[in-house]
Amino acid sequence: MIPVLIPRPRVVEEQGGDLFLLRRETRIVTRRPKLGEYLAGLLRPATGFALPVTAGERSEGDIVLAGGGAAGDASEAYALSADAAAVTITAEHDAGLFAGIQTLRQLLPAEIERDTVQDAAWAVPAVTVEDAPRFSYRGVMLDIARHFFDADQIIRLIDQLAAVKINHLHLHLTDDQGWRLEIPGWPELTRSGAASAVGGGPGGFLTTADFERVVRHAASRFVTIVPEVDMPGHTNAAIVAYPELAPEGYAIAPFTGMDVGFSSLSIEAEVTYRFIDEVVGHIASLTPGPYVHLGGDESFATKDEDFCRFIERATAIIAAHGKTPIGWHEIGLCRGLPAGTIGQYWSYRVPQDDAGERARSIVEQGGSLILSPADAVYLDIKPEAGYPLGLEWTGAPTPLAQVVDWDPATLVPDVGEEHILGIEAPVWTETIETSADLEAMVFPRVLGVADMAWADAATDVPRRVAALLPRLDAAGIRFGPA
Ligand code: TNX
Repeated sequence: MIPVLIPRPRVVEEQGGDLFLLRRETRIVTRRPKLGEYLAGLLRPATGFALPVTAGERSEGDIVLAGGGAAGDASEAYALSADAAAVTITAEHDAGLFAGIQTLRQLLPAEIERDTVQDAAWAVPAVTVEDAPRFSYRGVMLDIARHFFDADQIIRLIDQLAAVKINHLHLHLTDDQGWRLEIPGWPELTRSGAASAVGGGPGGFLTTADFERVVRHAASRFVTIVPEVDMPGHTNAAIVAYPELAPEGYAIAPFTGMDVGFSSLSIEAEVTYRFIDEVVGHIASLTPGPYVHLGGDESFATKDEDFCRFIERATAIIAAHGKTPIGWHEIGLCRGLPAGTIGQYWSYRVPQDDAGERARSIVEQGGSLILSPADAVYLDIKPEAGYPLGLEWTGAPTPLAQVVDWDPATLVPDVGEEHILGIEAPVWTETIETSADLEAMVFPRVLGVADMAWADAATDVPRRVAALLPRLDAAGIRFGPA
C-alpha cells in the first residue's frame, strides 16, 4: 500500500516486487553532499542509524540522489524509484532532488518525523514516481507586522512548509502597527516604529543579521523570500518614526488597533521617494530572490490619481534596484507599471467590485498574477465557526473543503493559466501571536493549498489530508481543526 502523498505527484505506480527497507547499514550515495546531509539529518533522529553520506560507488541497500547541480532554470521535476535494492531519486536540478526528498519522507512511516529514536520497520513501498509542479510559485505569506515573529519562528515555519513543497515565503514586514526590519540610516524605524503591535504588545524587529539568517535558511530549503514593504497605505509605524513622511495634517500616534485604510505616506514630499529608494535598496541587497513586494492595498486615504503617481514611481524604484515589483491587485488601477510587474489577487473566488478588472490590467501590461482568493486561501480566516483564533470578514469560516473549492485557471475572467505564476496563502496576524497559534491556523489547511498549487487537480483533499495528520503530529506541528 502506498501512503497518501501531499502534494499528489503526477504519476505514482506501485511495483510488484519487494519493498525497500532502510537499515542500520544504509548509506546515502550522492555527488550533492549538502542535499545528502540534509536527507541524513531528516532520517537520523528517528532511525538512530548513522546513514553516512558518500560520493562513492552505489551498492545494494543504498539511497541514491542522482543528478542535480545543473545550472540555469531551476526545474523541480524529479523521478523516484524504490525496490528491494535501492531508493533512487533522479533530477536535473537540486530543486528537483529536494522535492523528491520530501516525497521520500512521506513514503516512510509517519514515525520518521519524530526527533527521538523509534522502534519501527522503516519500509518504503516498491514504487515509481514521476513528478513536476503545476505552478512554479507556491507561497505562504506571514505578517510579522501586526504581531512580531522572530527569525527562529520564521525558520521553523519554513521547514514545515518546505515539507509540502511550498517554495516561496512572502514576509509582510511593515504595517500600521509596526515596522519590523532594521534599515541603515533610518534608526527610528526600529526604535519607535517597531515598539508597537496589535493589542499593545511589545513589538520587535529583525536585524540585518536576522534577515540574512532567514534568507540563508530559506535558500537551503529551496524557498525564495519575498519581502514586502507596504505603501503608500499601511504606513502609520513609518510615520511615527519619521513624521516628515506624513501628508499634511496627519495625526501622528502609534496604532495598536485592527482598522485598515487610514494612513498614507506623503505623495508630494520628495523625502518619501528618498526613503523608498533607501529602504528598497537595502532590502534588494539582502534578498537573493527576484522580487520586492510594495503592497499597495487598501490605500483608502490616498486619492486614485495620487495613488497611481505614487505606484508608478515606487515600482520604477524597485525595477531600478534590479527587482521585479509585486503589488496587491489594487495597483492594476495604474497604467504605467514596469514590464513584468506581478499582481497579487486577493478578492473572493467570485471577483468583487473592480478586482477582476484591476488584476487583468496587470496582465495586459505584460505582467502575471499570484492568486490569493480571500474566501479560500486566507489562512487567518477562522477554520470553523466559534474558533478562538482568526478573523471572519469574508462572511463565513473557511474549512479545508473550501480552501480547494475554486479553479486557478478561471478565477479572474479572461486571465488563463499561462498568466498565473502560482498560488499564495496569506496569514495576517491580527489574532495570531505565537508559533502554536500560527500552526493551528496554517495546518492542516495549507496542505490543500500545497496540493492545489503543485498537483494538476486537487481531488479528495479532506480525506487525504486526514490521512496525513499523524505525520504532522509526529513532526510536532500543533495543527488546528481538520
Ligand atoms: C485585508 S488582504 C488586508 C490586511 C488585513 C487582512 C485581514 C490585504 C491585501 N489587506 O491588511 O490584515 O485583510 O484578513
